[in-house]
Amino acid sequence: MIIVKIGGSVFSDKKGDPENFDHETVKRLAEEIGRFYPEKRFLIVHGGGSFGHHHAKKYRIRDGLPEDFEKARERMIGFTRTHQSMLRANGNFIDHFLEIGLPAFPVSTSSVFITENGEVAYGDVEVIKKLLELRFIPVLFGDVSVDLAKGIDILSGDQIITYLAKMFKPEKVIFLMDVDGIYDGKPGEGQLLQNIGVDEVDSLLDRLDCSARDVTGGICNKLREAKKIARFSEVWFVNGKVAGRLSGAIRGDGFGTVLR
Ligand code: IP8
Repeated sequence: MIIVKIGGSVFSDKKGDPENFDHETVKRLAEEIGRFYPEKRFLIVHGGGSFGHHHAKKYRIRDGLPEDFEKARERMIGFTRTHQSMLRANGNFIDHFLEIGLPAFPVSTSSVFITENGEVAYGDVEVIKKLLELRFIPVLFGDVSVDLAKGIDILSGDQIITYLAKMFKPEKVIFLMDVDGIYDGKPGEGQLLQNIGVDEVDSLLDRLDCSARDVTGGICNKLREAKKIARFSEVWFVNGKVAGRLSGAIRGDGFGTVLR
C-alpha cells in the first residue's frame, strides 16, 4: 500500500482567493494513480491549501477554546466552518477520482483522531483498515480536531500520515509538493537533495529557515514527520505540479528526494 499526501500548494494557490482549486492538476494526479490501481492500493491524505488554512487563521483555531462559553461559541462556529471548508476540498478530490472509475471514499480526519496539543493522542483506524482491505481508496485530509489539552486544534495531514504509516507500514509514503523536492536552502536557490539519510535530517533542519508560513508549519514540519515515517517506510518528496513525477515515485525511479 502507498500513502500519497497531496500538499495544499499542489491543488490550490494558498495566496489566491479562498477555496480556489486546481481541477486540472487533481484530475491528472487521479489519472496517474489510476495507472497503478488496483495492483497497488492507495491511501490519500490532502492538505488544507486555500481551504482550511484561511478559516483556521481567521478563527484562531490553534488557540483552542476559551473558558468563557460566550467567547468559545464564536470559535466553535469557526471550528465547524473550517471543517466544512475542508469537506468542500475533499468533495472535489472524490469527484475527480470517481469520474475515472477509482473507488475513493472520504474519511473525515476529525472523526477518526483526537489530538493533544495538535499531536495525535488517539486514532481509531479500523474503518480505514477495512476500506483498504475492500480496495477502496480512503481520502483523508488535514482537518480540525477535538483536543484533550486545548478543547480544539488543527491536525495537519502530515501528522496523520506519521500515525497511519506506523499502523499500516506502507511500502512507501509520497509527499507531493509544488517544488522538486527537499532543498539544502531555499527552493530554487539551494541545491536539490536527491537522497537524504535519516541521520542527516536534524542538521538539515538547522540549516533551513523554519519560520512557519502556514498554521501547521510548512516544509520543516514535513521533514520532522518524514524522519519519524522513515522508520517504517521509504519517503519520497516530488513535484505534484509536474506530470509524471507521481508515477515515477510510485514506480521507484522518479525525480525528487528520497529519504531512507
Ligand atoms: O495543510 C491543515 O492541514 P495541512 C488543515 O496538511 C487545516 O497542514 C484545517 C488548516
